Amino acid sequence: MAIIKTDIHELIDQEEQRQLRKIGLIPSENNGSPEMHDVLSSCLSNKYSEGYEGRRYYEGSQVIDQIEYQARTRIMSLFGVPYVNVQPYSGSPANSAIYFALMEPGDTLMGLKLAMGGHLTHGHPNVTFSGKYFNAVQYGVDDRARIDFDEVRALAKKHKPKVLIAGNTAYPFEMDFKKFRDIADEAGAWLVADISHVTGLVVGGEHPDPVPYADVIMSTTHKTFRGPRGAMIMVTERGMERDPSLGKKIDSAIIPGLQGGPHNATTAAIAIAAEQAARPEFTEYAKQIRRNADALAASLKDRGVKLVGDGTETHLMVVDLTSYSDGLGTQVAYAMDVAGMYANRNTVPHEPCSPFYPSGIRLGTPLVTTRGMKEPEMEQIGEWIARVIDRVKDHTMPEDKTKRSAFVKEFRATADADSVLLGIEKEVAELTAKFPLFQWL
Ligand code: DSN
Repeated sequence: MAIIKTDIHELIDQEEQRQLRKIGLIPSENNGSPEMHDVLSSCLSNKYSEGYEGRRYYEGSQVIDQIEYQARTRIMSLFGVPYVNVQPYSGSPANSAIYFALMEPGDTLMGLKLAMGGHLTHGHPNVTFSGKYFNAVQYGVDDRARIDFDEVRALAKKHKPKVLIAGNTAYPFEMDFKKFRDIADEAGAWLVADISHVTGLVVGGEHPDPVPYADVIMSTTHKTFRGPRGAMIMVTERGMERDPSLGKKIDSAIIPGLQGGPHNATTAAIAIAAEQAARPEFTEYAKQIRRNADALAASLKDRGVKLVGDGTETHLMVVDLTSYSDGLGTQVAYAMDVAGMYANRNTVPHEPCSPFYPSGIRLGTPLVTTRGMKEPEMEQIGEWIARVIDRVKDHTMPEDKTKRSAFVKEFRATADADSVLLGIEKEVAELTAKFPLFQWL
């Protein structure tokens, strides 16, 4: 049957062209394999299957049972854990389910501050369920932008959290899960590792493994893991020893607690991604992500661009623009997009401006590595970013908050017509034309 092209198809074509032409530097984005995308658009999306293998509320789930079994067993074998739930719709529902399985409303949880690299669901106060329904205590980073374990220990001793979260979204350094474990033990807390950003690096041996230390591990599946948009919750041997019913509690927190029918196409795509992640080529992919991150960081630093904590030990880095002016992240992120490279503006530790007009840019290498780019391309991308910063660094964000929105509008119009930025965009397009959206290294 011929597919009738609609406006939506046209828009999808436009988005594909955008992704092909531009350089994606958002550290949480990646491009999945064609095999995985086939599965995502399969008939599996047609089926309802609330429940779990062998105990569904809907008939006709025999095949779905086998698919979910495959996804779970592949993940359990890849990570060496006795339990996994692959049904969470994404990271925030997965973290919610973990909290509802481990805590009662009003209990205390501890996580890294959002402004210092944590996630909204790690206890950000007032605006998230994690800060509204639980008593959230937040730790930060020290002068070197590393997690301040003295502070973590002191806060844990004082507040005795039920859950201690070791996780982040904009933290460029390795997580010391052993130190978190020691502090969790001293406080009697569950240790939950949110490894969403670094899962692919963990699998590839490029980041410390949380499995020996954490009780529960959460990961989204679409970042460095390079699977579909979704999430998984693992319980380790250690977690199961402490509470043999922990897996059941998490299952119940997902359904009936929070969700309805699992997204079966996503489940199948997780199974595909797990098989791919077990290949030697994936280990090489993880190594190249790290090499690329180091090369991009070096290229930026060689050109006088400052990085939070002066570098990276993972797939991501945060450019600190405060030496030019506070709140420059909005202008740089927009100008980078005009110049053919998309990233996201981000707070820097001790942000002097505001979360909406922050002073940093977050960059990551998972997606460019998936496209097959290596160190020479990273050197070039660093040079382009430095040129963009140089071009817009004098467009200072007004201190008067009421003038910021109009300033940004005017800045955007200027950037859209800027010959230097448009010149870089042409150079970028010449490079990206040589790289498909996905290739094995
Ligand atoms: N929004 C994700 C990220 O960009 O890191 C986290 O949820």
